[in-house]
Amino acid sequence: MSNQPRVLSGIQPTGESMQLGNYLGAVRNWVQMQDGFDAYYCVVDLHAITLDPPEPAALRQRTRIVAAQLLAAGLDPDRCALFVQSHVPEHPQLSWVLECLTGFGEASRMTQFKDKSAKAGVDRQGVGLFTYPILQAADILLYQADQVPIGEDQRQHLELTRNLAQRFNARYGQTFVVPEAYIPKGAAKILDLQDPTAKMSKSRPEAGTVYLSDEPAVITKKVRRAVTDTDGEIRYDPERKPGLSNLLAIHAAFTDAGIDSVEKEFSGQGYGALKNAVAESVIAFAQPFAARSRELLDDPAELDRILAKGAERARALASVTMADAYAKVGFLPAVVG
Ligand code: AQP
Repeated sequence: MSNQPRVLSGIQPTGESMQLGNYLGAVRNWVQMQDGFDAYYCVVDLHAITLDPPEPAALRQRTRIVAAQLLAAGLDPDRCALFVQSHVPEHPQLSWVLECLTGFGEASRMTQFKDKSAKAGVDRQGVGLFTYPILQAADILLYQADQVPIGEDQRQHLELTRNLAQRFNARYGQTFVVPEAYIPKGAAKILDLQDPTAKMSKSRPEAGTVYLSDEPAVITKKVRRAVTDTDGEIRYDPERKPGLSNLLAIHAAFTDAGIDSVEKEFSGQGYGALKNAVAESVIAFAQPFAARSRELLDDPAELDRILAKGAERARALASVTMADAYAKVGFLPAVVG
């Protein structure tokens, strides 16, 4: 077993492709963290039915798409465990125990629950929206992850995970590692191109979201139509100029440059020049990425084999934690034979 610190992270198979924010804010760091960490990465399909469950065939296809895109982004199944959440039944099994340790008020205070349920009305949501941060806690605790790479939006959920680990340990004895948030250097929050007050998201309108599977002409059109401001000055100022600053951040990320140097490079030029350069840098990444993803998707048997191997590694770890947790709670062990 590795003695490197362990990380766990997940991505939902919602939508037909990853968007730019998923890659720059999360997946790019996952690729780097394969070195130096014992890394577990999970396509969290159980979470993907929380809101508006998709058609079964669509969910299966999206799960393969995300897996193919993670590999195309650089995850290497020999250096990390890449698996599908529903292939490891310990996730919902542990979640049940953690649900029983979570206060109703505590779960009601999760801001993502409040935001998402406010949109459609609490009575129209499934209970899964309410309990999904607890499933997320199970995702993490099963692997005894030391660190969890997260964005600001996930901080409250990680705090819940930490509280649940501490509560379980206090009641039943030391069982779970209490994980720390890991905010990788340079992790970007990418904003919606049409509404730079919101984060870019698969579930937002198409025009503000660049999918990594978008054709080059579509990427160019979306970037050229990005909402900026009217003062005409190329300056990184996320408070006053969120749209323009977002473009500078995207360009800096894809060209591996500092934001300062991109700002200097375009200083005195028009927004059109910056937008063209941004479109080019996104396309330079997205085109080969999309081609590699398609190749991987063309061989679903090989993809499924990689995911099966990842699930085997994941279960080896998850089943040990699970057996320990169930024994501590007092569930009678099933006798085999
Ligand atoms: N705009 C973003 N900027 C930076 N990071 C982002 N992430 C998502 N959007 C941005 C990070 O991507 C990882 C995987 O996300 P997810 O698919 O599991 O869930 P999400 O955060 O809800 O992503 P989306 O695209 O907004 O999906 P939908 O629309 O289905 O909810 C996470 O680490 C996330 O922080």
